[in-house]
Amino acid sequence: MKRHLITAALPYANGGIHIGHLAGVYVPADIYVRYLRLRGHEVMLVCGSDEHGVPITIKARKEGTTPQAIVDRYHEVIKRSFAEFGMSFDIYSRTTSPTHFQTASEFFRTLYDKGEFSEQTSQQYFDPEAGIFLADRYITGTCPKCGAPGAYGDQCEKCGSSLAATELIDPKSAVTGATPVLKETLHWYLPLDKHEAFLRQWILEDHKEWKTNVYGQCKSWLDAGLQPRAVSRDLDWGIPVPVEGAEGKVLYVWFDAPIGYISATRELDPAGWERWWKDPQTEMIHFIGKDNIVFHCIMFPAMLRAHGDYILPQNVPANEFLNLEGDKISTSRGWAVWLHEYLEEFPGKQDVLRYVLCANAPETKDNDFTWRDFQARANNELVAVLGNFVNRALVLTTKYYDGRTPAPGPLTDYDRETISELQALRSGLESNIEGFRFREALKDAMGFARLGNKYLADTEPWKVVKTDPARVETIMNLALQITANLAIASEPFMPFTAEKITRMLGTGNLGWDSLGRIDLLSPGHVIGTPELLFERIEDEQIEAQIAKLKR
Ligand code: B3M
Ligand code: ZN
Repeated sequence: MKRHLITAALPYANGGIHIGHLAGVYVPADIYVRYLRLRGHEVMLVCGSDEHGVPITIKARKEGTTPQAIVDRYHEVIKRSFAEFGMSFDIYSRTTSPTHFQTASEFFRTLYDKGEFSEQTSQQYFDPEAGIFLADRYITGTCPKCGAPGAYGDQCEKCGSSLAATELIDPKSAVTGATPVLKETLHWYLPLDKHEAFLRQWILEDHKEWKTNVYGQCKSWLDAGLQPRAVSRDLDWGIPVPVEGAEGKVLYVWFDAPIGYISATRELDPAGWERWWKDPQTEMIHFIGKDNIVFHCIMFPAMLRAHGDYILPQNVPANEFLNLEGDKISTSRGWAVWLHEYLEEFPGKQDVLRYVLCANAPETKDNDFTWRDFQARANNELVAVLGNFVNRALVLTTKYYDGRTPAPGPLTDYDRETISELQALRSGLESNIEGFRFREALKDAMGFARLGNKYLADTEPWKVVKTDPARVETIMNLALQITANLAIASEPFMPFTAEKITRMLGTGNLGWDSLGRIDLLSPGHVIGTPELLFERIEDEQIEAQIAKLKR
């Protein structure tokens, strides 16, 4: 029996989660996993905080604190906000965990002992005052391409050129301001070129079904020819390289982080973790943003292959980027909508954000989030269609039958037409989710609400009840069955709303295989008290959010 191992990119623990992360990675991952669980599959969704890497040390230095204090703070912020948002991780771990240190060290040591690494010395900038080697981000100087000051050792943010630190004019250490000196240092390299032929076959021939944005980026990496990649760094924050004489060196963060998926599985299932990572019956999917494609499609598969006996991902459905009000999201410029702030300012509206970020997801190209669009979708789609339909179905049943489900009479052609439209929604919904087309899948799920809304608007039970009460019993019975279908179909996308509808119907969880049935509420079944599912988002709320950005 196939099992599903789903990974979601490990967010860096040097800031909160923002809507770009959610739209790019986490909303799609959660929809997919909730759906698989509803279908009765064996599923594990793993995630956790990525707590190593130079940016975290830079933030710690800037704040005069330690990297551990930084990651402890943000790991909690991220973990709490994900939980409140309804992310259904089976585990949310972290890469400073002891299990991860052990797993990543063992993984490196296995490749080292198998001779999978090459060793190379290179000239790196060393800060003689601080007595440390300088990572690229710690070296600033004049850009040799455009002459702008303040270029970094790896990139000039002014002209966008990627640089080698030794190209910088008049380099300075960002740590002490001293002029750095070049010093020899040894590092271990993963010879990606050795895996190029395999990766070319595995991706370009065996996985032509991958999303074009992912397939295209992999093809350009492979066509450019793969180079050996350093998997260690001269840094005092990270997982020490488990080799004698490697004091002061740690695993490169992009070597250790993907192994974090394995460590998280080990933490959750110490006895059975290898079933998930080494059994061909496991289908693994990585949910990531496009800037992580090379690490999840080229580097991590090469590491897994070099180690041997690991499975490789079946698909890596990476999304593109979400922009905000027409501009790139920038944490340094504060141009972001933070999840933990959204949850405070829009309490109980997790599903509104889940809905909008799915409906607007940058699935094939970068897309833009605007607060006006957020308001429009909330009011015109969630309130006016989904909320309105469910409210009418429940309120009219309460009003006409004291909450008791009426028995249906003979069906008209229009009823039968509505029922076959209802039954036609399921197949598209399933194939769109399974094909990682979540925007389309959401439209299919909303199709149940649109159908119900139209059915009530066309049959007008509030008028017919005066002249033909028996007819209204049939109409309201079908409206309730459509509501029950909507509760099932909406669960992967809007779990909080699905739970509320199910609670109001009093049916208990109906299960995915009930989708398409119109006998889900038996005549006489008493429904619960109707409550509003969504309230309108007012202009003032939106204006306040936009003003907040402009500050
Ligand atoms: N920490 C997230 C990023 O690049 C990065 C993902 C690691 S997944 C193993 O924004
Ligand atoms: Zn430049």
